[in-house]
Amino acid sequence: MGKSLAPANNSSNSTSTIMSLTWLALLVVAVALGGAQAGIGDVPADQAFLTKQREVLRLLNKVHEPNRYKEQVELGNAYEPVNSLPRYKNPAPVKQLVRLYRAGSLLPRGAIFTLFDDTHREQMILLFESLLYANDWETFLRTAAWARDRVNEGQFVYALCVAVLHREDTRGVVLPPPYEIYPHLFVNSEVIHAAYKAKMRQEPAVVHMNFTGTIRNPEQRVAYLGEDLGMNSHHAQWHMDFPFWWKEEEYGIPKERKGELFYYMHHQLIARFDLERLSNDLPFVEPLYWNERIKDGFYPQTTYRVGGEFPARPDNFAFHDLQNIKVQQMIDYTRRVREAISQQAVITETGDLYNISSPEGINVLGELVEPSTRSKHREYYGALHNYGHIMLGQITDPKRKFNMPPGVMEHFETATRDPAFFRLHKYIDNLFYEHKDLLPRYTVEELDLPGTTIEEVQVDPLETFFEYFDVDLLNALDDTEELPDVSIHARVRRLNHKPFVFSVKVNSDAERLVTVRVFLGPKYDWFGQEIPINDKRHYIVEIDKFVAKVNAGKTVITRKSSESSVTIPDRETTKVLTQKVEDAIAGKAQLTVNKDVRHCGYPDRLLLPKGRRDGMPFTLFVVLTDYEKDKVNDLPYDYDYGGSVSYCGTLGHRYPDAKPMGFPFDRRIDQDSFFTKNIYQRDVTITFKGSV
Ligand code: CUO
Repeated sequence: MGKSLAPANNSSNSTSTIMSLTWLALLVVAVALGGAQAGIGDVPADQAFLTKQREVLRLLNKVHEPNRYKEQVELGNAYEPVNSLPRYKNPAPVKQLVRLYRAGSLLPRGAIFTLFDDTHREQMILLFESLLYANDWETFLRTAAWARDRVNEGQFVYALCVAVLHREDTRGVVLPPPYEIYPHLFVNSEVIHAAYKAKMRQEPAVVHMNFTGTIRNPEQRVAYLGEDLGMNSHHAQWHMDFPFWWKEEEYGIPKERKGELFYYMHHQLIARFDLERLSNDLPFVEPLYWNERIKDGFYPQTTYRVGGEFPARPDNFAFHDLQNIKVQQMIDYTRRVREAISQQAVITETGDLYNISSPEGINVLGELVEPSTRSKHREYYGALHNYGHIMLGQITDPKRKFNMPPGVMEHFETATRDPAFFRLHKYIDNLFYEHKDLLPRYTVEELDLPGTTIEEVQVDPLETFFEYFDVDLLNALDDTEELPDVSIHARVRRLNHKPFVFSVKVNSDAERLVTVRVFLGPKYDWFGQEIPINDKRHYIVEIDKFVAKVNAGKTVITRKSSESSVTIPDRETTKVLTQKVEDAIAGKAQLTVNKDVRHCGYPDRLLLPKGRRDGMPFTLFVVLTDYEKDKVNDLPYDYDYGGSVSYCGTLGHRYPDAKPMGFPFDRRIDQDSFFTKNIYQRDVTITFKGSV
């Protein structure tokens, strides 16, 4: 899954393909776990690693049913966590977990788990901490095998995945795509019903899935993005990499600039959605507000495995007080946050003022608004964003009179299906921009890279299209061990683009390493008027960032769309992953593992917005900055951190770019002095080539 952050002008790819074809006939094939070709950081997987990979895949198999792997069941049955407390770095969580289990107080298996429910989440954290604090792999596996059949499957999957992502001894283990672990959260009810029918008849089937709503609902035009499996997976994985409940000091695993990344990743999600709206003749998203009605309703047409349909919301629905969260509270929290922004200081729990006027202030604000456990004052500033998810999720049953299940907004896997998600996040984003707009504009000295000029940027024709993709529904259906598995897939329509290459012609007075930042923005608004740069910057999407070496004189930097540091390729299916691991264990093939493997990343397919059939103009920006000033560590400049660093940061390293995220479009722009010679803009056209 690794993609190089750097050297772009590398022409060795085609050579290595020919080489490997030759070797194919002679050698055991070496394949990379995770789907992509082997890259930087890939090492051969040894048997110990392969065993871990296999056990994790087994633990995540058909999680709604009792574990089918006898060895794991026996391991779990024979294990008594409380008799093994010295095997945990901190035994308190596992002790408490077992106590709740024995008292019958844990969320039962089969019940719906949501991270936004305090009790659900606290129990999940107990399991996560039990897994994180296990001193060695053996203890980890026993704890997981024990929990597999005793803890709610939603809590189990989430805790196990976050633990695997963060334990040192499981680094590099690839998790199955979330839409295969629990497909219910990704496909609609119609598909599930049709799949059951096929399963009962024991007939293989491919079920077509339609997007939510009808053509009479304009929002339906962009449902293909909000409901995209890869985009929803990216969002869910991001929240596993950067959980709001993360206790940095306690876990000893820092999450540097997490508040800023919360702002930036979500800003990118909205800006990208806005470009998609524009491509479909829809205006930019409007922020919602607590005392205003939500114009557009939403009917999710999605069903829980047990527990019924996701609740729907009619048009023009108002926010209601919930039992524990009142509309007025949300208004008060907003006012306090805006006060902090306007005075550029937040009030801390001790009553002190904490300055946020430095470039790091955005991080403090992000922590405050999400909020994370590092909020400077949780009581005073509340939980604006998280409560927003809950307010929307429970809007149709605010008093819990009908015991409706949680709404789509109460799961990160389903949230973007509801157009109100983007409205909530636009409202949050506007707060961040209120703050950013108070910071001084970047000076020419900060923008310029003296001696370095971009002379030209060339790019292949940018073309998009729709294609079909089949999702494996094996895990969606209740069955028994006696009933053989039949192949049942959901066929979804999804956006893709033709791979493209761009090249940047640079003239430099000396050899130097430069960070190349590539952005795409709209040219015209919904009314067809050209957008001034100071407005445009809100809708600009980062599409790549990498480091390249330029020589004294002229250099042409070329880069493929597939190398983008924003995206990841299609995730490997569980089936293929399992086969690869079994083949490697049997010695039939060799596997490589990337210790930096990432699951978070915007789908490569969605790098470009759809554009229009007759070609839609956009603006492409390329910005060069001095890598010596941007770098944060001494790793090689072409180290790839497993790819997808721009929106997803890294696991286990500092965010590998010292500049504020979104630089230089994150602050107000002085149009007359902004375009220094290292900042280049040009028009590009995106043409939609058709549908399936
Ligand atoms: Cu990602 Cu609101 O934080 O969905």
